[in-house]
Amino acid sequence: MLTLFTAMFDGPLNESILKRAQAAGRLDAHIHDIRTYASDKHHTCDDAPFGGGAGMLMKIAPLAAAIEDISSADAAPAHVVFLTPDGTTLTQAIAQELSTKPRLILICGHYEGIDERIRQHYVHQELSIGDYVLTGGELAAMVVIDAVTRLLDGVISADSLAEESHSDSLLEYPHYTRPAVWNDAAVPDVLRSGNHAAIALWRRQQRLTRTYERRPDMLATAQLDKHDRAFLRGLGWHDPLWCEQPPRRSKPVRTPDA
Ligand code: 6GU
Repeated sequence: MLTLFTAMFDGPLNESILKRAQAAGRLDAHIHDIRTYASDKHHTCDDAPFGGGAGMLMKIAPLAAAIEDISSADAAPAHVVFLTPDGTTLTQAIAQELSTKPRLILICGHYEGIDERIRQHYVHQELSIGDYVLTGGELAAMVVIDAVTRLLDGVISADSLAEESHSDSLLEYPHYTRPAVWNDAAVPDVLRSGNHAAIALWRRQQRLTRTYERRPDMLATAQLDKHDRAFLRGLGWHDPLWCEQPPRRSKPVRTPDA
């Protein structure tokens, strides 16, 4: 990570799964302070935009020096990502792709942005984490690190990754744990039935129902079999593959001209 606010990363990297992933040698995270690459005595990292306008931009020189320095510090070629609200929106598929890269450099922007030439010369991919504006790229970089790290081999069990929301374009089914009855709210009977086939069917239908109600857009890319489709049509879903057979009309009878 390249940032002007190194301390922002301390919390997220030193708790829970990200902490464990580092201890296990799966994640090797280095936080670099862009300010240390500024050459003047005030360590200036911002400047006014050419053409005028509100706000300041991050200067080229410190950022370029930082990128070049950390790129050359390692043999593995780095995939350079710039976090910016005008980037591509992060998805599970992008997280998956990033998890295959041997090395990532995440550049956290601040102020009104960075000089366009940095983007042209060094950046391979520009990512946003959603349609809202943050004060800087740090929180977005942490979101990327978190989403990518949990996909690395050995960080999380394969079982946990298999049926989770967004892994296969369906949201998760609801989960319950003890007690069986809490404040008059009971766990669905089927989950306590011991009938594994019935449980699997109930969970599948819960996933379909939730996705249809909350994220119908995701159904376009989900792997749905004919049972899934029939169930969804029962909920009112318009199945793009389902053609109502037009009522058969009898062939028009040609009457020979008189
Ligand atoms: Cl990557 N940066 C900023 N500043 N705001 C954002 C963002 C990134 N993604 C969504 N909002």
